[in-house]
Amino acid sequence: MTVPVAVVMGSQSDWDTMKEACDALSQFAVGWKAQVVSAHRTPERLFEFSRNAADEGYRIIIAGAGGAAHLPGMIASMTPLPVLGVPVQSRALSGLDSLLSIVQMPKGVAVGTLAIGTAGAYNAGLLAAQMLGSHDDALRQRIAEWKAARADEVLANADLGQG
Ligand code: RP5
Repeated sequence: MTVPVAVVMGSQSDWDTMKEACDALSQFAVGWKAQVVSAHRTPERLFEFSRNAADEGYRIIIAGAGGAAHLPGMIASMTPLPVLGVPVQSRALSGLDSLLSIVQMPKGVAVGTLAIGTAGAYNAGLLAAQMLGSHDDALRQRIAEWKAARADEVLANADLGQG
């Protein structure tokens, strides 16, 4: 079955983080497929995935990796699809290494970089849904209603007391 969003990551150990992106997509009934594609350990799989992603029907790629996080940028070099990069929080440097590896792309090869860790992964899914919603009225409406509900929650608890 063709789904619009590919969620790829450098290791099985990234799944705890990257499943947040999938949760966000599912929340808005946007289809996804998740798989491990390692830039360093499975380079041939990386090339095959990146070169075929558009023909397979994907519209957006979310790529998460940690440490020397070359996956999003390498994918972006080989596909015309938009790539959203998620810096996974690394053990050694808490994800700063991942962030800098992903965000500092050379001019002409674009990766939309999100925040480090689970917030970034969730927001990557949310942003992908919003991008698809820009030309899908029903999806855009679901997102608008969700945002309004989030605002209502904050407003319902906005008064914290008075001395
Ligand atoms: C990267 O190295 C992966 O994206 C992962 O975040 C990190 C560590 O991988 P494992 O050693 O846990 O497989 O390629």
